[in-house]
This record gives sequence, C-alpha cells and structure tokens, in this order.
Amino acid sequence: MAKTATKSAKKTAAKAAAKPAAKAAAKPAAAKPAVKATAKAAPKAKAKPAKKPAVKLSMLKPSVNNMTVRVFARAAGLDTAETDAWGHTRSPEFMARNPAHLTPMIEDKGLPRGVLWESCAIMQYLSNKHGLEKFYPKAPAKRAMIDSAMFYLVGTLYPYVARATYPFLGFPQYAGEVGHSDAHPDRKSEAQKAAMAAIAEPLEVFHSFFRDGKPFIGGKNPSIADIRLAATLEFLAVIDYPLPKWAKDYVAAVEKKLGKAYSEPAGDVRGYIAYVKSQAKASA
Ligand SMILES: N[C@@H](CCC(=O)N[C@@H](CS)C(=O)NCC(=O)O)C(=O)O
Repeated sequence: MAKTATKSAKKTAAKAAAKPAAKAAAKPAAAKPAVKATAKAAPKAKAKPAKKPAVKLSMLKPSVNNMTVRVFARAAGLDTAETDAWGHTRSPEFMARNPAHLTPMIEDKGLPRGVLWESCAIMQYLSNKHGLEKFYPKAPAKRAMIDSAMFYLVGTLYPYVARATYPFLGFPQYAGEVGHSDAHPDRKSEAQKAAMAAIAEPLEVFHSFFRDGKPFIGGKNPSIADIRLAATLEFLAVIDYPLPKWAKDYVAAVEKKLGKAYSEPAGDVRGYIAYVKSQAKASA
C-alpha cells in the first residue's frame, strides 16, 4: 500500500505541492463516476490527488530545527499530523523511541526503527520517498551541493547560532558549552559574543558560494537547504543580529515563494521571540 501511494504521489507531486493536502483530500468525490463512465476519462480519474499518508511529526513550536520540517512538509503538500512535544522529549515513552530526545522527529512504519530525527535527514527521506525533486534534486552533483550546504549549516553555522541565541531564547545550551557550565557570567557573555561574531563568515559562504548569484541554493526555487537556512536565520532576531541586506532579502524571497507554508510555522518562532523580548524588556 505504501508503495502504491508513493508511485501515485510521484505523479501528482507537482499538483500536490501547490495545494495543502487536506484540501486535496477533501475534494473530489465527483471524480469517481467518471472512472467508469468512459475509457477516455479513466486516466484523468486515476490522476486524482493521491492521499499521501499523514506524516506524524513530534515538534516544538519555538524551534527553528522544527520549523524547518514544518515548513518543508507544508510546502511539499504532505499531510502532517503534528504533536507538540514541549515538556515530553525526556519522558520515558519518548526516550524509548528516540534516545536522543531530539525533535523534530517523524514516525513512519517503513523506517527500520520506526522513527527518524535530524531535520535535514527527515527532509531528505521524505523527498526521496515522495519523489520531491523540486526540493531535493536527484542529479548527484546538484544533490551534493544541497547536502554540502545542509551539513555545513548543521555542523558549522548552527552551533554558532545556538551559542549566540540560546541564552536569550531561554533554551538550555548543549553540554560542554561555556553557557551550559558553572562559569562566571562574564565568561558566558564572552562566549556568546564570540559566537555572534563568528556567524558572519559562514553566512557569507552561503551567499557567495552556495547561492553563487542564484536566487536560492536550489536555483530558481527554494530547496531543502534553503528552507533549513532561512529558518535558522529566524533565530537571529532574538539578538537583533545585523543581517546583511542579501540575507534579509533572501529570507523574504523564501517566504514569498513558499507563502503560508513558510509564514505559518515562522509565526510560531517569531511569536516566541517577540514574547521572550517582551519579557526581557519588562524585567530590565
Ligand atoms: N540537529 C538537530 C537539532 C535538533 C534539536 O536540537 N532539537 C531540540 C530543539 S531545538 C530538541 O528537541 N530538544 C529537546 C531535548 O533535547 O530534550 C536537527 O536539525 O534536527
């Protein structure tokens, strides 16, 4: 059954990408009689939007790691059943399925262990599964650039972003970070500032190397690497990071292209940042 769904999903990927799955699914009972009425009508009726199985997603609304997959799932027209995992990621039930206690996490019967975490791996898997080449090209060289951009983001840019923003977001820092230790607040502040200063270099690499004059890393359309980058940059608002003009325009362009698929999950992150900032102002 999963295979059939995948095949027809491929055929209708372009259509489905333009529409939220819920809408697509709600539509055509009317297409049914046409299937039997004429032989000519048969192919059309076959092409009715396949109902892709809902993606079960455990997520945290204020997180850009989670925003990434939430945006992607919407933009790709995947039907997502989201569960808010706030406060539950370290529960015995969650840890039994996902010992890394990390979100985003999807559940899918086809996966050897039933679950998958890491935002980029989730987008790669769902793109492969549903043939979403628009977001994740198949050609090895093109795909390699998307992979390189995502690994560079998760391995290099994101740790700087986390170190610079988590203290202000009220998120716990990762073990081993000065911000996670008992160090003097001055040391923590120095680490935060050093991380903030370090962001500029990898950021520029995304612009000059990965985009290389194109609107997006993916070319004319945002790829999964673009979704990952734009979402990451959202966090920088909490420290009023002076984004270069290209980066502001870039995030706006990703949002414009993806529309509600982007702005809805971004709204959760932006709302959280606005809340955190208002709290900081009130206590200043
Ligand atoms: N590299 C991972 C990072 C995931 C991550 O750090 N998730 C955090 C939220 S931002 C989380 O779920 N933390 C909950 C916990 O550790 O209990 C990704 O891109 O998915």
